[in-house]
Amino acid sequence: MTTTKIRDHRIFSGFIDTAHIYLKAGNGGNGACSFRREKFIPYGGPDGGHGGKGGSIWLEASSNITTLSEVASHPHISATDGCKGQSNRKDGSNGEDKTIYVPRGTVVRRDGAVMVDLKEDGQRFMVARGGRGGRGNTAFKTRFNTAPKISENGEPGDEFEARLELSVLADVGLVGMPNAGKSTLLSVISSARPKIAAYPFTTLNPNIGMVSHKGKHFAAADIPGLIEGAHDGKGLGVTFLKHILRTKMLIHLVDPRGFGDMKPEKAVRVIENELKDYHPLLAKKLTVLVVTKADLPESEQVFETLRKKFKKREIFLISSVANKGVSRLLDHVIKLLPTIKEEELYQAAKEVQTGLGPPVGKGFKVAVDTEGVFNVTGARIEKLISMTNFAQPDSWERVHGVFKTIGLDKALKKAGAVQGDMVRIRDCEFQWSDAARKAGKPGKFAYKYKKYNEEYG
Ligand SMILES: Nc1nc2c(ncn2[C@@H]2O[C@H](COP(=O)(O)OP(=O)(O)OP(=O)(O)O)[C@@H](O)[C@H]2O)c(=O)[nH]1
Ligand SMILES: [Mg+2]
Repeated sequence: MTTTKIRDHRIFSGFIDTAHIYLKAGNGGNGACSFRREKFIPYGGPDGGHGGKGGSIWLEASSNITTLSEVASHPHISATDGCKGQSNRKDGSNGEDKTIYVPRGTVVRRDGAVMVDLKEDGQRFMVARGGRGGRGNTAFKTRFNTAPKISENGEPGDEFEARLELSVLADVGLVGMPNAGKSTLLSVISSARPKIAAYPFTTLNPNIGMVSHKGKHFAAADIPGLIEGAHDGKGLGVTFLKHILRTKMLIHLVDPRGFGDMKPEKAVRVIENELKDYHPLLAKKLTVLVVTKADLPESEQVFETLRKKFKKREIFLISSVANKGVSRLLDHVIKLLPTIKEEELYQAAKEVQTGLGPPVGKGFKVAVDTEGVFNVTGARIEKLISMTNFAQPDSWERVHGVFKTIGLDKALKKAGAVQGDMVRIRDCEFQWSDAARKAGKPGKFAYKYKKYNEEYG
């Protein structure tokens, strides 16, 4: 028997509300560089097709799923690459997109920033974008270069680690000490069948039930019982308090017999403090107090005492077992719900809203490391390098041209680069030289680079 897994009761019981996933969208296919060669057709021209697009990864919210356990057990998710282009203008086929289904209420984070909050059933979000297909040499034909020996490699697909956090979406949260009768109430008002028993901590995971009352519908969530210190991690409660953060209102259930030695009024105060200490939002949430087990003789007295002590709260007396007062409580809930505005808890950070990852900067940065290598970073320039087929002389020319246009040459010189210094962009290393410039040649390119690997590798 393993001990490590059993320590986390959430894994044990099959309910998982956080998951780390590793995403790799498909790379674009490489473009082809070829020329039409047919008998009686001289100078057939370039006919290299484009590469296909890499498959993207989508997340889709589904109300049929209630836990992240499926995703958590298969965390490596990839989509297929695009196929490469071929001669005769044949474009490569696209990679296939992949869809991963997650429960409603799943918040997706990348490097801590919220990418999206998937709230609606069927809501889709492209979490990792497949790479663009590289262009074949047909795309590079110009009036001046009718036989381009250049094609692009496919763009790499997004690759990163994301964190999924499930925060259950329900309109009403049932809270209270263990054994207060939360699960029993949920089983009476909805078709959910949570475990009920005469001992504390019966409920180990949140249960959600759809309640229909007088033509109105709402979702109610029952979470494990809270005890003193829950906000600090005592009992089971703290793990699940986040699941009631998004509810519109709370029903706080009180056992007329209290909890252990604790009197009902003390129990109410303890729970109210726990909610407040966990998140100020919970203290602000509209809360209805409900004394349960009205069929027990002491319940009436407790109800009267609490009514006097907690004047600001609406208070009800119910018996789920004898079905007493439940309908009146539901009348009150359906009257209140439409008046409560939903709080926007997870604002997607603007730069990652598109699902394309952190902002794609136009610029670049030059930094010299301890070995004296000039490291150049920048989304655009890195993309250019990864899409360049260095086996083609024309590609070299294009890269030289871009380096000059964007001012990389000047920046390197300013950073102190001298003849023979190493310049690194992604996994490519170049040897820097300004020989052409010094010689006063007004040639096409002021600076020359040689790919390090080719010369010395
Ligand atoms: N007499 C009486 N007993 C009730 C009533 N409602 C619940 N109970 C009993 O109280 C005990 C606890 O009920 P649960 O619904 O499991 O309580 P809970 O609040 O969900 O408990 P935890 O999941 O441990 O936090 C069970 O034995 C129920 O049968 C009621 O209206 N009247
Ligand atoms: Mg319960």
